Amino acid sequence: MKYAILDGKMIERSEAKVDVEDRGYQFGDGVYEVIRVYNGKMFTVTEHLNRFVKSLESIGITLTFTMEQFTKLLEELVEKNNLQLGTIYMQITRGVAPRNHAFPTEDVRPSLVAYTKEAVRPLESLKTGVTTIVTEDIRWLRCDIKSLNLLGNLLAKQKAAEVGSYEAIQHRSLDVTEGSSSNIFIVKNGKVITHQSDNLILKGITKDVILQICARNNIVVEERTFTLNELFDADEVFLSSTTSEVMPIIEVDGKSVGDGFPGPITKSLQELFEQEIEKQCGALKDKILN
Ligand code: DCS
Repeated sequence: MKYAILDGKMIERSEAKVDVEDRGYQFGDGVYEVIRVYNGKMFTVTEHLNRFVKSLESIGITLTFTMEQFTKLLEELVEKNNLQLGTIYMQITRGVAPRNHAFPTEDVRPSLVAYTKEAVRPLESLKTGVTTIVTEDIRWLRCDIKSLNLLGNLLAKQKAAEVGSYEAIQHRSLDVTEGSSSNIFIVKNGKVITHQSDNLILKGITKDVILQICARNNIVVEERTFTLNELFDADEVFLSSTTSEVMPIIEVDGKSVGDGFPGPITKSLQELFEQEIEKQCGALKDKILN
């Protein structure tokens, strides 16, 4: 894509460079967001930007622009890059300063970067479902912050990638937390169960949309910790994220989930989720159930 936003200005993507002493580069001292774009329109943009502000506040970075200004800038970026279907990646770091663990005492300006990427919907996987593995959650205790420090997540995802799996489902002791880049849901006896939004998981925007859909459609939800045994014993399992939407999981650690095909509640949530996309961003050309 041709253009990027660097510190509030629209510049050519190839010109967007960061300093070697940017604290994001050296320490991962910053936070990020990924927003989905369908039909040239941002999906759940307010929710993502609210979470961005929350992440920033939780690590003590203050914004120098308003959310309205930022939203407008992102809209301009999507338009300038003529992005129809894809994602916007954005991050803010504490800024450039001589390397020192403690925050800089002088006035340092936070560095903002945003750019776009074309990305189709993973329709084949959404239809057939994907395989997963389980792995120990080795991350820190503030997984609610969308931090640039993703080493724990990366190591988990790499384990999945090495065995040809789509996602690694993480657990602390016997309790399932979340995927390396997604939230995890199980379905048992018609009930949807997912980890409560506390410090051990990222409060997914997609997760929130799914919970609202469940509430509107009388699908019973339990937001609570569930165990590995419950995961292996589930009727249906699915994951959610900005890029993966409502993704059926048909295998965990080589064992089939249910009968090994996407289950009925997962499929109806996929359909309701597509309706939500269409409500916000207009008609989708290709759909999961076509
Ligand atoms: N949990 C983790 C650890 C994540 O990284 C993500 C999304 C989610 C849950 C799901 O959150 P959303 O529903 O808000 O996307 N990770 C983003 C990422 O790193 N790339 O794409 C999505």
